[in-house]
Amino acid sequence: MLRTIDLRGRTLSPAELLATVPRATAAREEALSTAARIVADVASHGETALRDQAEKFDGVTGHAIRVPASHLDEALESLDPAVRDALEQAIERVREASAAQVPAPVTTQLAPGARVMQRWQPVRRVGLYVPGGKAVYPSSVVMNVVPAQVAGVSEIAVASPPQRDQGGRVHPVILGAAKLLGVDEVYAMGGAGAIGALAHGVGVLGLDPVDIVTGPGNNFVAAAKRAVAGLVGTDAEAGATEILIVADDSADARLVAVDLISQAEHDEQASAVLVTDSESLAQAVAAEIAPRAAATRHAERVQAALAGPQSAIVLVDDLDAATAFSNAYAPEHLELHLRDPKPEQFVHAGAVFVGADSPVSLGDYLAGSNHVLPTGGQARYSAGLSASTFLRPQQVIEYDHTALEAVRDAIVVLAEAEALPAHGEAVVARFETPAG
Ligand code: HSO
Ligand code: ZN
Repeated sequence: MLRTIDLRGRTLSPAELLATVPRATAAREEALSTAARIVADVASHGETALRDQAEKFDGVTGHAIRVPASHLDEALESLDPAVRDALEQAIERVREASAAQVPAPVTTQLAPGARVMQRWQPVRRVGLYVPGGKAVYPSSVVMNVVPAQVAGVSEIAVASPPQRDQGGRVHPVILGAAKLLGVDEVYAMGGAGAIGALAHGVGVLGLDPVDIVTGPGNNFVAAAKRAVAGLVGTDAEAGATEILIVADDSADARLVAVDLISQAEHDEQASAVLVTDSESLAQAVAAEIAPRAAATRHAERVQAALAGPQSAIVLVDDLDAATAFSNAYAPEHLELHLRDPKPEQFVHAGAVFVGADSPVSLGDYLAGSNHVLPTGGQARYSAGLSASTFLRPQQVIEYDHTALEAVRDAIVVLAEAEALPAHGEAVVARFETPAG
């Protein structure tokens, strides 16, 4: 089921390595034009467009798009106590880690009386998307909302698809999680339309445009974020889940297999890749994975993901080659099952899980880390959600007269070099006594 690619004895460039296990991107291209159309429709027709889309994509009509306070209260009251307890544990851990990660303001004293400060300003209003298609993810409410709250965002709006089997309401556990976090502004809207509504606002619903839209979602959600980028800020695209495991002969094949399956469970398009220099481990994992994939609840989805070209066991000569492969691939999740793991060498990964007792499932729910992470190789240049996503570094400049004087001539020289003499004159004026 999981094909084996033997790269031993070959030296490939990062681009060639990437091409050996291509991600499932076909649907993405198609989604771009569709999502842009859906977003434009919401921008010009607001609620009517959202209702048309809910009927077409969610099979729902006549629902309350702005979730009434009573629905949120009911959802929290009917939350299974064990689920509530688990959510509370997750909230506490993510809150603690996110708060500790808030960057501190920095003041640089460049000379006496010459100061440049950098302080972190929260974004005022954000729109957080919580998927609700193939699966509903209350844990994603936690992962979106907590870092925004920790950053000091003052207004948080959450959007999640209306569920047909809930009479057009957002899934009750998602509502319960939102209420648990103190979020009152929730909208039953899904997919690209939801992203468009958050970005453009929908006056009749009382939905004001947000400054940043974040959250995971399917191809259409990711494509819609591209369509609104520029109008609002967006986070990295968190599309079909990816797990890449780098393992040596010390790894436990059973644990490698169950972890690959755990993320394949998300989507037929999910990628599950094992990179190893151990032929015996490769064989053992291949033997473990087939019966387990067949026996799991979402066997069809898991088997489809594992059989796709985006999943493979990759055999390499040594751990340097495994590291090079992982860095070229830039996976959303990287697990290291190694005798002597060196996480600092794996520079391109959304999140790195070190050791046999740090599975991705831990990070999905309770590690305290965030599970909204860049997919599709975006980990090369972007990061997962954190308080920083909702903070902007702002510089504050404060020089006194003497400090300005010390750099006056250099400013004048540079202003002249750029043929912008008024720039220099603005500084010089401070050292002249006004005539008369
Ligand atoms: N692994 C997913 C997040 C998730 N898993 C939510 C379970 N629930 C993407 O990082
Ligand atoms: Zn997951």
